Amino acid sequence: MKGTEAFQELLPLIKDDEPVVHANGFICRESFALKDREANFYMIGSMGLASSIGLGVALCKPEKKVIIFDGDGNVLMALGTLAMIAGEAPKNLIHVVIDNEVYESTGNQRSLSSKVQLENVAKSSGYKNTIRVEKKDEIKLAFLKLKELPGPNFLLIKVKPCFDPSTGRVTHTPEEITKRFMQAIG
Ligand SMILES: Cc1ncc(C[n+]2csc(CCOP(=O)(O)OP(=O)(O)O)c2C)c(N)n1
Ligand SMILES: [Mg+2]
Repeated sequence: MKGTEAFQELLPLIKDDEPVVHANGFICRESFALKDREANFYMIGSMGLASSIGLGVALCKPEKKVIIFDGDGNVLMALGTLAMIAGEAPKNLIHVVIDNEVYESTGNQRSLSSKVQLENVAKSSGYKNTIRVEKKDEIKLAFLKLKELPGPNFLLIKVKPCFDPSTGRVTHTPEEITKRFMQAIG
């Protein structure tokens, strides 16, 4: 499955007012190109920190399901945040990782996620439920299940590295992203 296809499956399952914090690079660009949303927070740089920001939002907004769209390279850069999330244990947090086993945004350098199963790291850190999917048609059921069950929950989606380099960049400024995100999530 392509990364784009994973997003096509996931995006219709997210309600308008549910905050989604995106890792930098293609994760942001792909989601923005398919469906820009007021409640999307896009990291412009700051690799590794979408999970920290997602945790903060989840703790501040316990009544909302908070979703993180992360990349394998981003997760590996901030591995300690998995422990932080597990330790704080927000029930409303769903951490989705688009795992293409490379740093695709910067030229497909290999990451360690081909050897290290990130969903197992999440599980042993203390995430409540973790699911790994490799087929497109498994995504919907897995994501909806993780939305129902008390978290923090982790969904790892294995994809092929084939984002389209012509996909545009996020056109909002960081200030605009922050302002409308805060308004959208109240
Ligand atoms: C601190 C820091 N180091 C490096 C970069 C450059 N960089 C931007 S995106 C990216 C790759 C992210 O990899 P991954 O999370 O696996 O996402 P993918 O690109 O594969 O979708 C890198 C290395 C950065 N923005 N910040
Ligand atoms: Mg990657």
